[in-house]
Amino acid sequence: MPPEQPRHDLEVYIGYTACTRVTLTALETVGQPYRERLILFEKGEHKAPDFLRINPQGKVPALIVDGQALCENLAIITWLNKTWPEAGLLPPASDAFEEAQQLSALAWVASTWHPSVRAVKVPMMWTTGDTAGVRERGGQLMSGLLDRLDRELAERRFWFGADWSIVDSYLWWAYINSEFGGFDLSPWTNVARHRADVEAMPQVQRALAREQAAWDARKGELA
Ligand SMILES: N[C@@H](CCC(=O)N[C@@H](CS)C(=O)NCC(=O)O)C(=O)O
Repeated sequence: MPPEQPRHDLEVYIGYTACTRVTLTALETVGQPYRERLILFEKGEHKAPDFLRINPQGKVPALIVDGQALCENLAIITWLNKTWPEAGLLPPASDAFEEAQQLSALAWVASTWHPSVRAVKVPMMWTTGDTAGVRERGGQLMSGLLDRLDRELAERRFWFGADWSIVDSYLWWAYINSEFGGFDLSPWTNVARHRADVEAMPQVQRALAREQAAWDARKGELA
């Protein structure tokens, strides 16, 4: 008999097209039941007292595990991976150094890619003045990151090698969001191939469908 799976009550707070796509994809990969609750940024729900009690930073994702909140993609992925390691969110790490290298990749996307994407997509969040310079600088930073990613992806299909990991979905979320901000991704051909490979993963499609259904159920409230 296979060993019994750990059981937890899981509920995740998400935003439409937000970096919560990474958490949703991680949850779909793990395959445990969960509920999703869409936050409408447009209604300021992420800064409302009810949500600030869950995450005082006023940001999604927040994963509620047996009634307790866990915030930040990196922490959520780490916990999910340690709780259900056989799901393959990250490759098996043979020692503490390899594990730290995996964290390094996740931290790189969270702390370097994400702010650059923001500068391109929502530059008004980085300035009280003119947004054009912020967007331009964001574009320069994105280009540097995409150059590096494209070089790495010339050597291998996914970030860690032949197999998908959640780092690929995190990178994917970052670069497609810069495109939502009007940034042209076409010069990076290995990134284009990576994009198609990531989007073909069933857990990615399931996560997107789940996000879309949550959005469709609430978008009428904005009319
Ligand atoms: N470092 C955080 C970033 C979370 C984050 O910035 N989430 C965005 C959505 S992509 C958000 O909630 N933004 C609302 C805001 O910052 O006011 C993580 O990786 O979880």
